[in-house]
Amino acid sequence: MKVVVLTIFPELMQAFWENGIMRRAIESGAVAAQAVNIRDFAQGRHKVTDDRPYGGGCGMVMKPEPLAAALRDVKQQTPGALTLLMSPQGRCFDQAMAREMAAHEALVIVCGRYEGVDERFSEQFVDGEVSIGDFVLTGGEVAAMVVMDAVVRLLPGVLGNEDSAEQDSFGHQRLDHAHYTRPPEFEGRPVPEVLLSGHHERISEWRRADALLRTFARRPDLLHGATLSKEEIALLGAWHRELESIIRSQGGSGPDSPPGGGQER
Ligand code: 9D3
Repeated sequence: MKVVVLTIFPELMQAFWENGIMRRAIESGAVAAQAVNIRDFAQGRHKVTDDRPYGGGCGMVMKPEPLAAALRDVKQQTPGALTLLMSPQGRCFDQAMAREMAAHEALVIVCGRYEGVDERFSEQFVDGEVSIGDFVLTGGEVAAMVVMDAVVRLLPGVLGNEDSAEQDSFGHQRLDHAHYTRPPEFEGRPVPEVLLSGHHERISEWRRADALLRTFARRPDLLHGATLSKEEIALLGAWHRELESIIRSQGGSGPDSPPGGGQER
């Protein structure tokens, strides 16, 4: 896959591309990454890429001409690329979008700065606007790295594909189980005994139960939409009965109960 990033801060991409999985993906030829400096396509001695907003207000807006010139140049060398604009107004990025993007031969990712880009540029040149969530960044570059990170790890060969089960883990909508490594006791805290037992079936069962419990505790929203396995239904049922028994054992005499227990009528 070819990925071209349009930015006024091309240096920001280098550390990301020169390290870790990204570096390996590029070295292996699975990914070709290129940063294009929008400023190189700006006019005049000062190479201005931004201007004051029509209608007034604070902040600056990215001028459409340098963006359009840069993108036309890139599209000529990368025909058929999917062109995305990183923008707080975009569709919120998720694993399904990462999978969709990973199916394209080439991506062009435009990074805005300042208050945003001239609307006519996005209307005319961009296939889709993408946000990475409801928080405020100073520009699209870090968001573009998030998207690239999620997309590149899905490409064939990049993770060696021993991780391909993990690739469904968000289609499968469970959080991961807890992980432990040596030492067997750390600052008085032991590793759950079953993980040291060497009993692979019991270990798998423990992990499936732990994943379900953590998902229920931290992200119950994921379970509302999910198809539960028979094993998960049994586990939730057992926890449900146990919680009911704990509540019943209070007999309406907890600290929040009304005087007399509130059971009288
Ligand atoms: C007046 C409101 N503006 C500043 C608070 C809006 C605004 C403009 C430009 C807010 C952020 C930005 C820069 N952000 C991005 O370019 C961006 C972004 C983000 O801020 N959050 C989540 N995803 C993304 S993708 C691009």
